[in-house]
Amino acid sequence: MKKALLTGITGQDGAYLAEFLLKKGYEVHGIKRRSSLFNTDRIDHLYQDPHEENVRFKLHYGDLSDSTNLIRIIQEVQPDEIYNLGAMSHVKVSFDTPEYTANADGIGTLRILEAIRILGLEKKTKIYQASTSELYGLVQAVPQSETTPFYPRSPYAVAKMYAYWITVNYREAYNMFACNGILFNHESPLRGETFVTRKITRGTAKIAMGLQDKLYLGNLDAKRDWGHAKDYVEAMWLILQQDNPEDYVIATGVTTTVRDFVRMSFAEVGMEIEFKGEGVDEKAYVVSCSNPDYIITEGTEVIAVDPRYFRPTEVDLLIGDPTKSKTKLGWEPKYDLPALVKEMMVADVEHFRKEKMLADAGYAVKNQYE
Ligand code: NDP
Ligand code: GDR
Repeated sequence: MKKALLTGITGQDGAYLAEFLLKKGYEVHGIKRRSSLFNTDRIDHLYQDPHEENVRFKLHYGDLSDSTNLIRIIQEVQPDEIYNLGAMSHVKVSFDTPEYTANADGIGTLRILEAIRILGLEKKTKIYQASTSELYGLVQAVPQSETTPFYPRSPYAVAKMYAYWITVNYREAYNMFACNGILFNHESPLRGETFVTRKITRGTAKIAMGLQDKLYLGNLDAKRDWGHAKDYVEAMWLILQQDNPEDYVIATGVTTTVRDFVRMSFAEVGMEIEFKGEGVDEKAYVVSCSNPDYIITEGTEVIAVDPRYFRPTEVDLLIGDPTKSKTKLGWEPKYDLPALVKEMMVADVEHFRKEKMLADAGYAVKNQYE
């Protein structure tokens, strides 16, 4: 039985990948940070009672900032594959916590690679590094492929650039099977609530349900190549099943503005909206609502811009070229953007329908932070 060790198992990708690997018959180990709450919502359905026999899902406390802990866990598990998904993954927040981001996202990757070397596991353990389309940053060329030059535009992207190159360096210097997946944005109903897609699907559902008046967003012009996390974790696995360690772009090849993502989300609850104005004064209003479940007046303002969400340096346009992953890995995404938006909206409408029932019955609804 193959053993996989995942950092970031409590995150969006960690949850989907753990499920995927368990289905493939792996023993799955995950590193979880200690937190004051359980923080295992995304993986609770995978939990197996450690007192039972033949448990294939195990969690270990740890942190990417702690080398001794990483060495100990890797020594104990002796993994065939490590997926380094752990990171401070929010681009905007990385401007607030740049040093921490460099430590976890940059040096954290070095710590994993060094642990493999210290333990003499170079021949046994394959490593997947969660690299990102944020490396392309300021547009040099489109669509972005494995050969497009990098120009990172945030402390997050700069830290991830270190992680990218240290992975390549250890592959070349020590013959390790270490690969970068350069993944473009991927979303799902499990996406963190402060990333723009999930913020929009949650906000749309709440507005439709009468639980929120309007949604404040930042740069509506930004363009992203959005795929589904379920498709992308399969690509991570495929990258480690090849004969040779290489780096791959994983993307859909289609780009969409934040503004159009908003339109698509509102359309899922039967609402047509119209954007008016420019820059910080841009707003969106309801034109019509065909769903009798939702009582919303035509002309209601539902979207406004708040400069608080602007980034000091922005990444304007991402569109990936997945030719290599399609031809070499045989990877093919099953979701397109409309299917992704639909799945996210169905999940958030369902969630907030329950919250509304609680609110209507007089129970307090939790504060929603952005
Ligand atoms: P999430 O933010 O959902 O999950 C991040 C995970 O990393 C969480 O489990 C988090 O733990 C953990 N983590 C954070 N800091 C540390 C630390 N110091 N030590 C150990 N673990 C830590 O991210 P995603 O699942 O969306 O992304 C997975 C990886 O892929 C990340 O590295 C991200 O940067 C990268 N990536 C993501 C893309 C995307 O579109 N989703 C695209 C390209 C790359 P906790 O739950 O305790 O916070
Ligand atoms: P990104 O994702 O920065 O691409 O990083 P995010 O969803 O945060 O932003 C995408 C674009 O939307 C614009 N935007 C807003 N973003 C947020 N979060 N909140 C808003 O209110 C808002 N309004 C507009 C942003 O300016 C940006 O242009 C994600 C993360 O998962 C990274 O870890 C990963 O490496 C990259 O995707 C690929």
